Amino acid sequence: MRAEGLAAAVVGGSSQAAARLISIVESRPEEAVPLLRALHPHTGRAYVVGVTGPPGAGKSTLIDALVREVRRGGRRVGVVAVDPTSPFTGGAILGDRIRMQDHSTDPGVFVRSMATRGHLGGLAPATAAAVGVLDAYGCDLVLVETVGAGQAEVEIASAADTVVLVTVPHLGDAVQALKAGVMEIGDLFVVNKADRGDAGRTAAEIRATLSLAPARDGWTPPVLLATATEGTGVAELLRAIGEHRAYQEARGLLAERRRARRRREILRIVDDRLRAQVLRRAGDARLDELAARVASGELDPYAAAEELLAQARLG
Ligand SMILES: Nc1nc2c(ncn2[C@@H]2O[C@H](COP(=O)(O)OP(=O)(O)OP(=O)(O)O)[C@@H](O)[C@H]2O)c(=O)[nH]1
Ligand SMILES: [Mg+2]
Repeated sequence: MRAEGLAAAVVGGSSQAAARLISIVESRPEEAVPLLRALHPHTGRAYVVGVTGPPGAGKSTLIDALVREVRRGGRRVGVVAVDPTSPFTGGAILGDRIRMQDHSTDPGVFVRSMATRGHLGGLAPATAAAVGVLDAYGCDLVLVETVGAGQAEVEIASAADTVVLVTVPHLGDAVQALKAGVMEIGDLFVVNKADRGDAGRTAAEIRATLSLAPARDGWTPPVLLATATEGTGVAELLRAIGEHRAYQEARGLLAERRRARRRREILRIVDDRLRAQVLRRAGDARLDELAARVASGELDPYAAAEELLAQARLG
């Protein structure tokens, strides 16, 4: 199928076309560029929610319950699960981590996982592109699951319109992480596995810690309790997401947030292209030679970069 044909099929609501386009994004990012450009006029309608938190906190279970709740209202929902498969640990099998089999026969639900391994253009841009595809495909809501560990994961989560941070009771880490600033990207907090008890105390600790930091844009992140396995607290979470959306929309904050995201995206494309141009013009061998000279102490890295830029006539 030609580029326009595939993009048109996505906009027309073909889930096969959407799946194919995301595969192209993953395996041949350059080839995906004209397709993503054709989709762009059809994006901007989906509301994007990032769901992040420590491994095993119940993110997938919670997303699964959210999907069921959203479907009750008839809205179309997409899920992009970023699998933290590491080339060092091997990671878990995708199916084990996602647990969304229930919805496989529902045409109003589109679930896709993105594995860390083997991403040519980087995981964050690939995830953003997949979200764009689901937006153009007609999803009203797109949920993005990441394990809140590395830089790429935080970047993915913060690229959402609302970020939900999921934690569990007794996790002293939750408050530690808050203090360390790792969790400052959260717009909403969920203490999941409330059936295990002590969730109230963990929630109070999170609230106390949050109260020490200045509220961003006047928004105080709510801290909710949930038992994802029983579906408890899920309707409240969906309502809180809606409230955060309304809060941002009423103050022009959503548009501002999306512009900031586009700024980062444009700069990333510029970075990629400039780097590719420098390497093409100066040559990889030249970079090797400069690296050797820096390593031996003959040259400092700034001088080396200047030589490379001058050779590519960009400096
Ligand atoms: N008791 C209890 N168990 C839960 C709850 N929510 C999830 N679980 C269980 O916790 C385990 C991990 O749940 P997942 O939904 O896979 O957690 P996750 O955060 O997506 O995990 P990763 O993607 O591997 O980081 C599973 O065995 C779930 O059944 C809950 O509310 N209560
Ligand atoms: Mg998961």
